[in-house]
Amino acid sequence: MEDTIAAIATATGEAGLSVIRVSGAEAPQIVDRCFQPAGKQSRSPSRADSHTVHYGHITGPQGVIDEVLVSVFRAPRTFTKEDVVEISCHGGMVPTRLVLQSVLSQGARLAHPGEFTKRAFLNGRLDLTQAEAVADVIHSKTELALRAANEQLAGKLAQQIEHLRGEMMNVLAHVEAHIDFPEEDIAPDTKASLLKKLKSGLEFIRTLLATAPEGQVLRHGVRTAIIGRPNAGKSSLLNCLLGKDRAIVSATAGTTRDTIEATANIRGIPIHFMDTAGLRQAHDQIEKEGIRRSQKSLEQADLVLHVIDASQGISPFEESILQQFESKTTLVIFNKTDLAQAAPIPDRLADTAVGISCQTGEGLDPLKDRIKATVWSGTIDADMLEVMINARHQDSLLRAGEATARTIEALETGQTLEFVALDLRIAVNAIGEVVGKTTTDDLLDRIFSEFCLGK
Ligand SMILES: Nc1nc2c(ncn2[C@@H]2O[C@H](COP(=O)(O)OP(=O)(O)O)[C@@H](O)[C@H]2O)c(=O)[nH]1
Ligand SMILES: [Mg+2]
Repeated sequence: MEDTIAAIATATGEAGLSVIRVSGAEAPQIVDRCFQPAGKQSRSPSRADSHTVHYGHITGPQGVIDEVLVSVFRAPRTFTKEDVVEISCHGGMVPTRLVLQSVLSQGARLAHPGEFTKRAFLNGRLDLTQAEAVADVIHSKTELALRAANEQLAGKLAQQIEHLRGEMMNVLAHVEAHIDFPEEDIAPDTKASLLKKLKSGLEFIRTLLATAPEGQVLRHGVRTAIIGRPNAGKSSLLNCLLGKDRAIVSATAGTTRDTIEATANIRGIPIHFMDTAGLRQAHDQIEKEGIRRSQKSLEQADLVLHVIDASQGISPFEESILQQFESKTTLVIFNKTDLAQAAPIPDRLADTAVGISCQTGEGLDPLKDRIKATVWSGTIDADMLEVMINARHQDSLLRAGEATARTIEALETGQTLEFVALDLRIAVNAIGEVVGKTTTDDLLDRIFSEFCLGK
C-alpha cells in the first residue's frame, strides 16, 4: 500500500485561503487526529460521507492552530483515486505551515513535486498526456494556451494516440500470426490492407508532428528581440505592445542600457519581448555592455523586430550587426510614420516591412497580426487546438514515424516478417510512450519533477 502524502496545494505568500491536500489510504484517519469538528453537522473525516465539507479547527500541541473547512473525498472518485482530504485554512504563511506540520506529525509524508498527479497517472485516472496537461493548465500564459491545455486534459490527444496505437497493434498481430505459421503466406489483399493501415498511421503521425511548432509556441511563448539604432522607438514599441509603460522612453539616445524583458499576449500567443540597447558604436563602458547584451538577446531570439526610425533610416553599424543574424526571422518596422520627414518604406522591403507610429498607434493592429502570422503557421485552425503535441511527444512520434516508414518499406520489398514485426514493435512502443503505456521510472521522474509542489 502507498503511504499517505500531504502538501500545500496553493501558492506561498499571504492570501485569503490556503489548501493543504492529503492523499492516501490513511488520509481520513490522519486528519481525524488533528481536526476538531465544530459545526452541528461536522464530522471527523473517517466518519464523513464522500464529497462533504466540515467546519472545525486544526489543533497542534499548543492548542488551536486555525479555523478551517475540511473537504472529504473517498476513493475512487478523487483526483488520485485514493482517499483525499483537503483542508482550507487561512492563507497566511504561519497558519498554512503549521496546519501542514500538524498533518505531517500525525503520520503523513511530505509529497514530492507532482506526486499527486503522478499517483493519478499510476492509478489510471489520467494518461500521461493528461497529466502533462495539468501542468500546462497551471502554466498557461494566454487564454488560447489554456484552451489547448484543457483539450489535452479532457483526453483529446490521448484518444487519438490510443486509436493510432490500436490500429498499429492490429497490424502487428496480423504480422506476428504469420510468423507463427510460416507455411501460410500473407494473401496479397491482406498485405494491401495492412499497408493501407500502416500508411494512414504514418500520415496521422505526420499530422501530429506538424502541430509541434505551435505546441511549443503556445506552451513556451516566442522569444522576441526588439532591436535597432538608438531613439528608433524600441522602448516605445515595447510599451505600446504591452499596453503599459514598462521601459523608459526618452529623446536622449542610449537610455536603454540593459535588456528589459516582458511578456505580452499578442492575439492569444505569449510573446516574450526583450527590449535592447540601441545598436551603435558604444560611447562608454556601460553602453558597450548594453550592446553586448543586445547581441546576446539577438542570438537567443526566435523572432526579431527591427525598429527603424522612418525619418532616419538604417545606420551602417546596425546593418553590420544585423548581417550576422541574417538567418533569424525578422520583421522590419518603420516607426514614426507620423513625422513629416518620414520616408516611405523602400520597395525592396515592401513585402516584409510594416509602418507604425507609437505616437498615434497607427499600424499597431496590423503589426500584431503580422507577428501572429509569422510565428503561427496557420496550418492549425481552432479545431486543431485539441492536439498540440509537446517536445516529449514529438520525440516519441519522430521515432514512431521512422519505424513505421521502415515497416512499410520492409513489407513492400518482401522482407522476412520477423523484420517487419521488429520495426513495427518499435513504432507501437514509441506511440505508447506518448500516453504512458510504455514508460520507465526515469521518464516519469523527469516529467513529474517539473511540477510544482502540491500538484
Ligand atoms: N514622433 C514620434 N516620436 C516617437 C515615436 N516613437 C517614439 N518616439 C520618440 O522617439 C524617442 C526615442 O524613443 P525610445 O522609445 O526611447 O527609443 P529607443 O531608444 O529605440 O528605445 C522618444 O522621444 C519618443 O517619444 C513615434 O512613433 N513618433
Ligand atoms: Mg530604449
